[in-house]
Amino acid sequence: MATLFDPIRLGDLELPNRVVMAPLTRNRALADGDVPHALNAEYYAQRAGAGLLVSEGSQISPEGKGYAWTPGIHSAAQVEGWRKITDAVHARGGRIFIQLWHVGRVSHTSLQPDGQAPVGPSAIAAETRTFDGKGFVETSTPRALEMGEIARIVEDYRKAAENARDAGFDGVELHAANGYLIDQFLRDGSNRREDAYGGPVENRVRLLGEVLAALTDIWPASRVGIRFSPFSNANGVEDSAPMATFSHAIRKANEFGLGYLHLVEGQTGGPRDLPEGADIGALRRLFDGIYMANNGYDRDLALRTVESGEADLIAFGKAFIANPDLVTRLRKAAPLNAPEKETFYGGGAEGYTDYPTLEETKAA
Ligand code: 8OZ
Repeated sequence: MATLFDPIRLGDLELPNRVVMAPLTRNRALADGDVPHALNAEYYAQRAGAGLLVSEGSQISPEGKGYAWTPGIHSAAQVEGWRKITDAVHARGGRIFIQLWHVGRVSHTSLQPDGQAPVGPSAIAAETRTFDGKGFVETSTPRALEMGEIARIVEDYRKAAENARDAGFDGVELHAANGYLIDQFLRDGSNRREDAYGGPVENRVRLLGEVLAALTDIWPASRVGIRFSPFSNANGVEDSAPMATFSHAIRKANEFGLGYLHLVEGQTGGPRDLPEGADIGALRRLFDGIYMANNGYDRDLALRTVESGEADLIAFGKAFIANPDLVTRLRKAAPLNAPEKETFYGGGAEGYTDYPTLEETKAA
């Protein structure tokens, strides 16, 4: 029987424990060029005790951006910036994957190159808001991608995967959750295409398959993970048959032998409740690799879930924001610092690198 604190192998990578830092958008890249910098390196390095760190979503192209001050992984300056982070994490004995992100329609013209409309599978607005650097704004109605443009998007993912390698990451996680581009293609509510990328689920998973082929061209498949949120309506996505859609998507992932499947269980960042007919266990069992569970886990649920074999890894979000030494605290059943919502997105060190460790609290 494995416990939360036992090591596990992800391909040829040894993770010393099963506590993962979930991908967390913090909007603290440099305003000029969406470049990660020293403060971000300090933040990730403080959390290097995780079995694995998954970076915040990082746009693969200027078009893939949907919020102010999120980092990119498409320019030379961004690669150099990320190198500071991977070096700092490795120096503290950690491992870090980058989450590759294209927001699709969840963007605003003011965040897009030349003020263009964002792109999506179909010209249907997301009915959600984004942050443009000044406040929250309704997302702009997207333009439907032309068939001939899809190869360019796949190429952007490939280049981002190469950049991730050059930046010193240990692997990549494909962000296919929370109503962003890949998720928009998967679901029949946002994908109304009538070409080879829309209609039946076999077509709706096509982009996913092409992107995974590109990522596994660059990385050993065990160093590629994927995140879905099958029963979440984050950013206004809907699907008429999520069990069928995500069963297909997971079978598609199996074709590439990916390292891990990461599921947001329930509503992203919200309740763990599932709709009628939803079965996380059934989806998990379809997958051939390691299973990373996420959403609303506390210590007890995490311990039980790993000990029962229902999950191999547990990804913690808010708890990792507030507790740089989360693994130590979980091990000791020590109290946790409470996360401060006001400083989740944007700003500087406050609410970012200034949460104390247990030792710092004792010393104070
Ligand atoms: C919170 C705020 C902005 C973006 C996600 C990348 O939900 C995000 C995100 C979360 O996956």
